[in-house]
Amino acid sequence: MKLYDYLDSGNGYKVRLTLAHLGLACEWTECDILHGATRTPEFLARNPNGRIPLLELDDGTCLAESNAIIWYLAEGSPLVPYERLARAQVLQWMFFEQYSHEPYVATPRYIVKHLPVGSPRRAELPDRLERGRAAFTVMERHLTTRRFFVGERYTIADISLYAYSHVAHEGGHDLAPFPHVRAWLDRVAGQPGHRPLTSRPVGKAPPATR
Ligand SMILES: N[C@@H](CCC(=O)N[C@@H](CS)C(=O)NCC(=O)O)C(=O)O
Repeated sequence: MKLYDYLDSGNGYKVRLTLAHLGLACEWTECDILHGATRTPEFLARNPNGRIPLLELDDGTCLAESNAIIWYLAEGSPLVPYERLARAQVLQWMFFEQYSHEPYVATPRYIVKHLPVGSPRRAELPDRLERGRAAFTVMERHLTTRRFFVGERYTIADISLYAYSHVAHEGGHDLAPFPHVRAWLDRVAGQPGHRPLTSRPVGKAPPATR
């Protein structure tokens, strides 16, 4: 099992954190996404969408999309609920993460951290930050009466939303108005086996299953 990744990526971090919680290791390849490493013919043959994270199984099968990868890895573990409605609620929050959160929390961070100060993309920041605040408002309301997103226990829905929420300030977000979100971030960071964003997976991979 091999992970194509970029260490500063929150989407990659979702996979690295899930691997750490599961005690799984895998080969790890850093791709220089800032200089087109995911747009080469070789990479596009593995993921036509040209993005990390990308998990390559031992038989060569490739799986893209961070939330699909962490579902695949964590299925059968306590990180994915067994009960039908709870499983659908995990998906609910993972789709929310991709559609209503990531473009407005991760993208401002990318623009601020990785593009030149004079980049025309800076003009996107006010609108993206406003939409990001809307996402944090939804999360705040949900977490006002809950410890975790689904079923009162830590699941991959929390991993998915944590990845970019905990570094939202790097893109210009201020989480001061969201105390329940901040308390949840602390709860996630306090989970056994938690790892910071920039820790690489280590060790030899177990035999891959499909
Ligand atoms: N929806 C995808 C987004 C993946 C994504 O945006 N990856 C970025 C890094 S975080 C990337 O590979 N960018 C390189 C490029 O677009 O060329 C996921 O959740 O995995």
